Amino acid sequence: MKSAITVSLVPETAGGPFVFTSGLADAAARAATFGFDALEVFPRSAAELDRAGLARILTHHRLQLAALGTGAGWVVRKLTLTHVDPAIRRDAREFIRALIDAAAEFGAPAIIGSMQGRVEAPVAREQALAWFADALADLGAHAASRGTVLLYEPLNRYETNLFNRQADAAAWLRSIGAPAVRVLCDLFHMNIEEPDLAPALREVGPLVGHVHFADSNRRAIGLGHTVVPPVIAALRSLNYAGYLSAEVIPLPDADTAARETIASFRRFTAAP
Ligand code: LER
Ligand code: MN
Repeated sequence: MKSAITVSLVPETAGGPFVFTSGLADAAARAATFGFDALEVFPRSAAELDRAGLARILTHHRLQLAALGTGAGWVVRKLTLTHVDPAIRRDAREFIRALIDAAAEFGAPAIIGSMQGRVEAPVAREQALAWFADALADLGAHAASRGTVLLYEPLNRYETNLFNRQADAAAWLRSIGAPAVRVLCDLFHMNIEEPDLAPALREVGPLVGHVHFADSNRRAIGLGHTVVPPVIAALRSLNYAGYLSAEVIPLPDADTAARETIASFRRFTAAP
């Protein structure tokens, strides 16, 4: 398993679960100093992401890109894939498609988190899920055509009412025919929704594509009460070799959250 840490390039996410908010160059320098393998980047849009600059910075610090978040499409522009307005659904899809292209240049996936939206009247649940399935099949095929996968992240009940449990999301994904879509398992959302983290991960099985490595209180792993060894054991049993990415609140400060995360990562993933 590999370590990653988040950086947001979107000032509107202040107070959110992003460790670094001080720009790409500063985040990469700190991530490399602490010993992370990769950055997970939350850009404003594909057009506003300086890809040449990102490539230069990552190469300089010998870091990988773990993933690109697409949530700015929601935070900044209020786009979702399940909105009643077809023009908004279309713009949401194109916003994500462009970020898939950007991520693929780095061999990384894009993440669909808050851009999934939620079921809201007058849209029926079946209709919202049909739109979402169509978008995931289309965007997943697009990701595959670029040599990467697409990550779908089930969120807790306060952020969506589509799917909150990992097994429900995975079963639905298996049923819709979107072979290039993987599940992003965020341990913070799971702490709210799952009876037990390790069995939930096992139910997702080979569809686990990325992990948000956050403690029960969304602080760095080690600063909450999540029991981590069974989580790592479950991921090992799946031969999971992807990222444990710290999407956590920068408390008490960003450097402490980073230091705590990498210490926990090393402790918990050390050979058993
Ligand atoms: C995104 O990764 C996520 O977990 C959501 O809660 C949006 O912050
Ligand atoms: Mn997350």
